Amino acid sequence: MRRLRIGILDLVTKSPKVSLYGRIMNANLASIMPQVLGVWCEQEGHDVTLVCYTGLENLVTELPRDLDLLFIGAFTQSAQLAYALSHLFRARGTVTVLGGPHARCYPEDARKYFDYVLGFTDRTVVGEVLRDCRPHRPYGAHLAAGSQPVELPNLRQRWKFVEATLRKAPTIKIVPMIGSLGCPYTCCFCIDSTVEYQPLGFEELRDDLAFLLTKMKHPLVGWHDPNFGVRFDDYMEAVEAAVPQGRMRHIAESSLSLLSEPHLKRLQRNGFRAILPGIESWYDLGNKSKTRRTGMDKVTQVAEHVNMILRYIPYIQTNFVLGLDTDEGPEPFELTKRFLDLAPGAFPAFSLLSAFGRAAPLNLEYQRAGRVVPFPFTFLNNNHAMNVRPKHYTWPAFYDRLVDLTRYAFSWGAIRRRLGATSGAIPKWMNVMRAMSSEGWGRIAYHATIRRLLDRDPTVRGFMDGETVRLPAFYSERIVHEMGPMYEHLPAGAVMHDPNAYLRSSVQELTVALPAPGRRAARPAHSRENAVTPSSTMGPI
Ligand code: B12
Ligand code: SF4
Repeated sequence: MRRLRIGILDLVTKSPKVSLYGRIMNANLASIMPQVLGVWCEQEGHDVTLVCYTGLENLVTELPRDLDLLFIGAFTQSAQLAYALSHLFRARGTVTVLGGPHARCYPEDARKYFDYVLGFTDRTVVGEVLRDCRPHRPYGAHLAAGSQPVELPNLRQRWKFVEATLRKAPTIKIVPMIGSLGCPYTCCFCIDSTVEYQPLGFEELRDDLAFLLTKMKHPLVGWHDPNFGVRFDDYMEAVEAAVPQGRMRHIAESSLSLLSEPHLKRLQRNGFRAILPGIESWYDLGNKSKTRRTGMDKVTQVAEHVNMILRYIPYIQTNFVLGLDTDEGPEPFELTKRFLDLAPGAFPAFSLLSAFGRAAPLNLEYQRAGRVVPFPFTFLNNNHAMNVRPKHYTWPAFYDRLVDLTRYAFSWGAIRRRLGATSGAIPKWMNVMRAMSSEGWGRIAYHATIRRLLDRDPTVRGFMDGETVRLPAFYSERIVHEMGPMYEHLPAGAVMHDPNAYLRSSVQELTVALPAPGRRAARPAHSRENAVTPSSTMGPI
């Protein structure tokens, strides 16, 4: 095989317009897989340039002009930026590959703009791309391993890429680590609800932690495990064997059901400083919170639990999904406000219900019911748009409650209460900073704008109600603004996508008529029999 000049681009943001918070934090959102790819490609004998795009780099000049192959890792919110870059580099003779959440969720669309689109990616799949390395146009080849990789390169092997990325983080530097893939829970909206839980090896983990201590004095580790601590004792034993007390700090996403008091004591001893559990809903997904209760009973129980967590872990972000089908009327929103009163130290992160293409089997049901709104990808980040029409709310009613809840959560009163209930300078600073930035006040302003447009701009209401697929000017102008100079490289047709592509490609013979624009489907479907498993061959899906 000839020696290839390979570029790897990790898009952690979608725009060159970077907030103050973004300047501090973006490099800390880097993904692990682009670094993994860097190791694998070098081991195959190729030259690699890896760039983590934090919004500040010049994408046209940072990568060598004469690349043979360009891998781009993108979330759906960065899809349009990825498409524009692919277009630009293909014109220069480069073969392009897309991987990451967007490629997993929207392969049908991504194949129009990339030569390869990768689902689950292991070394064999990467080897196939490196050997084949040729243009596949007009539709790219879709490759995916049958399951998640069983092993990944260790931190020592990834280190040069980690180090280069962390150099871009001016103050807080978070080292990305992972110890497991998949999840044993089955939250119906989640990409990992159908991916088996699989630890990556605790001995390797111990070695990684020991290695990290040779590189940084007091490292801060960000665990990318979808659900950290499922094999709790094994994890803690690995940490305790490798790390002397007080030498390392950790951040992890974990479910409340794993955060019992004895576990919290051990997490505290081992330096866990921030934890991000999903509460999701007051009516659904009780298994994650270890409760069968619903409504106010659940609020009280979860608030007590969160307050107990705060006695051991200084920072907690509680994640909620708004707009689930189980929600109806003012109650779910009012309950969240009561929760914030009862657990004032928690930083709330609200996600709008989003159907990310193939991410979850449940999305087929939304598509069959004609409930998916074709918002351009750039808005699909759980905040800038909710692309599932709510079951029990009109859009104005939903946005009224959303704006009200967001204002409540990031009011001066709530910020003060959060400060009072948080200990430690960094957690206090994070809470204030996040509330005042795009995540808090910025979001209040954004949601309030959408609410106003729902009254004043019939094109917005018509689009969200599914009466037209014509993108309102508010959204098209925002894409131009967000993409900046890269907008001119966006290929024709790449602003919009087919929101029902998953359904279309997973049904061999359509027995249910797909909804025409502006119309709902004839009947809702309940089965999952048409769910597609990842392909393991190259070629059209
Ligand atoms: C850890 C995590 C984070 C971390 C780290 C992010 C990061 N850069 O990796 C943090 C907290 C920063 C984060 C932030 C966000 N996240 Co997040 N996150 C996750 C989580 C829990 C695990 C992802 C993970 O690392 N898995 C381990 C890796 C090894 O497996 P994998 O992701 O399945 O990747 C496989 C393939 O896709 C492929 N692959 C992955 N990357 C690449 C790159 C290339 C080049 C190639 C070739 C292949 C490849 O190889 C892997 C092995 O098979 C997932 C949910 C989940 N349960 O998966 C959500 C998830 C990925 N996040 C999601 C979202 C929406 C966000 C945010 C937009 C939330 C927000 N509003 O802020 C931001 C966006 C940040 C960004 N960089 O743009 C969505 C993405 C949906 C989508 N289609 O875009 C997910 C799926 C959760 C969900 N809502 O269902 N997230
Ligand atoms: S616990 Fe978290 S990672 Fe696991 S299925 Fe539920 S939402 Fe997904």
